[in-house]
Amino acid sequence: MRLAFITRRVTIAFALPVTLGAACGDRTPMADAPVAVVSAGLATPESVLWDSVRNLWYLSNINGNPTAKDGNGYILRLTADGAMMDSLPFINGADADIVLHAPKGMALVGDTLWVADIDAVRGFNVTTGNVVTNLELGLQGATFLNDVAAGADGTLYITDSGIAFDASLNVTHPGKSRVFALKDRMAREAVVLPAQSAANGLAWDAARGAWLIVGFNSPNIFAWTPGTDSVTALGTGPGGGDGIIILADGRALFSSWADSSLTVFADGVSTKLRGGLPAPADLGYDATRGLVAVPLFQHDRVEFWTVK
Ligand SMILES: [Ca+2]
Ligand SMILES: [Ca+2]
Repeated sequence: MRLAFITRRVTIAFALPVTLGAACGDRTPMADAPVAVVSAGLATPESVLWDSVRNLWYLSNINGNPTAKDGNGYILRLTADGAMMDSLPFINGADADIVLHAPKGMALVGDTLWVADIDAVRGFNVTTGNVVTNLELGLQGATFLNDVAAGADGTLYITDSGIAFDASLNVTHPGKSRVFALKDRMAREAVVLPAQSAANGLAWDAARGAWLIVGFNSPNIFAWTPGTDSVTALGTGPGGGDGIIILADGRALFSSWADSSLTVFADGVSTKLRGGLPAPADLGYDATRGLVAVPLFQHDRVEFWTVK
């Protein structure tokens, strides 16, 4: 795999006038057009997270090579309707007091926003944007921390894809495909996935009592129950898995780079819901509105789709 990236200094000149809220038709799996699009001020967007308490979205921007410690990653806030909230990034690796290189998955626990950043997990105060803590996992061999999700007890689960990009942006696999569990600011390896599967998105499936995990380099949808030491393959999809969420009706929805799709997984079967979404990365989800945010990693764009 070879990726093309755009690196540049970031200025947010304006927010697109967008409107959300129009319901999609009855029984239609997805609407025919996104209900909102953000395409200004983004640079290699990787992940979107919905904050139901503050009624806004967070959007992580890698800004360059996904494994380069270049100090220029940033996190934006978007209003519920998908308009830019800030004239400057809410959290900006270019600021002297912030370390942020290539932010990817995010999770909220209380008033802390947790962010995966290559081989570190960083916490920021969600009101001020100030640093809470920086937890380094490099000594444990982390190479590509990717998605972050919080368990019911506040434990953070973080995938490590185990990959790296060389200067020509070719992918190598120097690390393990696995999940870390982080509690009381101590990280431990929770489970290892098949070699080179490149664990990416994870989401808690409450009905199953397990985490569902997709791999960037695997067609499998994996399940893992905390306390056990292996994963189970539940079924297959197109591969190139990145983000995964559990919809309000219990089905899993994941993004695939292999066929540029959003694909739903239920009863052991994968079904393509929508194509035409190139390089779709980590999904955000507002269950109340049935709204899915899809960052198009190589196109500096986020599209908001209604899924019912
Ligand atoms: Ca960067
Ligand atoms: Ca991801």
